[in-house]
Amino acid sequence: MLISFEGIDGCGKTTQIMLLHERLQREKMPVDVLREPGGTELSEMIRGILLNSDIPMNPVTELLLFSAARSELVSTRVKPLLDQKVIVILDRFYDSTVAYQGFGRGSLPINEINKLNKIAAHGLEPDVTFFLDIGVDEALERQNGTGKGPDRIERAGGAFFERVRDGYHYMSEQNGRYHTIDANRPAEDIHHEIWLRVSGMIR
Ligand code: Z5A
Repeated sequence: MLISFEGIDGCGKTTQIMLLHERLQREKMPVDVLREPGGTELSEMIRGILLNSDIPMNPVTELLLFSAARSELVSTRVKPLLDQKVIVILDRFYDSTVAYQGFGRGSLPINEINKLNKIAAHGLEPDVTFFLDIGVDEALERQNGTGKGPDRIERAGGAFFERVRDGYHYMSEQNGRYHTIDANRPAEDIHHEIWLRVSGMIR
């Protein structure tokens, strides 16, 4: 089973992934967590380039680098794990490319990005996508609380993140695999909703 988590920065994905991972481990289920961009030596190197605020980048170059990191992760980690019947939890997948590089940056038309995503994901699709929906201002407030400085993408500003969020709303209406969650609630309540869905799918 392939589970992806999506949303704007600071929506609480990492927190929810940690809670779900722990819960699945307690249930003795085989489970692994991987992040995008990242998860392999090469993809982590590409991540370093993509998030480096000192490196200016053409939007199409950015799109292709996210796709290159994805192709490596899917082919060398995700597919082999799924073949071994391991539940894979992905912290972002190709919907992030549609939202950030498509709706956010406007790098290429969405139908072109969809074609590229299919290639980079080697045809793989998530079984369920949890979209943690939160307002841009609330997300920014949470991020400020972490004390981390903004990376290259986080520097894009509020209007960019509004377009990214619109992109997620659009995808949630188009895709049956989407499970949209009001993320402006206590973490435990959100986890409960996610667990209900995942445990139902496992059964
Ligand atoms: N990107 C892209 O542009 N295109 C692509 O194709 C892909 C990615 C795959 C990766 O950054 C960047 O790459 C990302 C998109 C872009 N954009 N940026 N910028 P990342 O992996 O470093 O970070 P992130 O994915 O954007 O998420 P994050 O900053 O790590 O935040 P998060 O995982 O969504 O949230 P969190 O760490 O769980 O929580 C943030 C804070 O809120 C923290 O202090 C928590 O304790 C707190 N929190 C969490 N849940 C709650 C609740 N429920 N209530 C109150 N407070 C909470």
